[in-house]
Amino acid sequence: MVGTIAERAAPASGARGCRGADNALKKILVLNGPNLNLLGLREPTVYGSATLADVETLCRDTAARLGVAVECRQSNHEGQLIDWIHEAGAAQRAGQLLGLVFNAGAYTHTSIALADAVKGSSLTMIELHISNVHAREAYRHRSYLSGVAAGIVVGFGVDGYALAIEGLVRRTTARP
Ligand code: CA2
Repeated sequence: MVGTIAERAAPASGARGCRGADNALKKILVLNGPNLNLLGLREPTVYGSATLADVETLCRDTAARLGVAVECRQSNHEGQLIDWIHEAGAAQRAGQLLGLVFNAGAYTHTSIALADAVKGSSLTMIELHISNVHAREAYRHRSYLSGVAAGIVVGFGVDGYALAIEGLVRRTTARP
């Protein structure tokens, strides 16, 4: 891991966008949890054919269109995700981060620790699922994250990442 979320918020020169008091471009963090590195490689009937790299390109393009910066990370490890959430909370409190778009994968349905991390960090978090979890197995209907989410995007395929980023920007950006 090189640098913190804030250090890597590279401002885009000249672009009209969402800037903080120090004029740096504000950032959105996109976190993907366990097994999402397999996107596009297995189970295309459930999750589609886009790879994680394709998703990250979509996120970068969406962020550029909206005048914000984005950083995408993926981990298969719950503790790593918790550490990144804590870091994101600190960056949001420092005015450098708009919030988090979070596909926690199967941890959604099991992890009180991730929910506690989001709540404890006072982080603005959009919960995202590529598939419509409510049309799938009953164990996917429960989410520990929904109760600490500012919004939820479910079942739009990987387009949901663009929708979630736009929703987060609209929710957190003051308009004249
Ligand atoms: O629909 C989603 O985005 C999910 O968060 C994906 C999780 C699943 O456990 C949740 O219930 C819903 C699974 C991520 C695993 O992704 C794979 C992608 C391709 C091949 C295998 C797994």
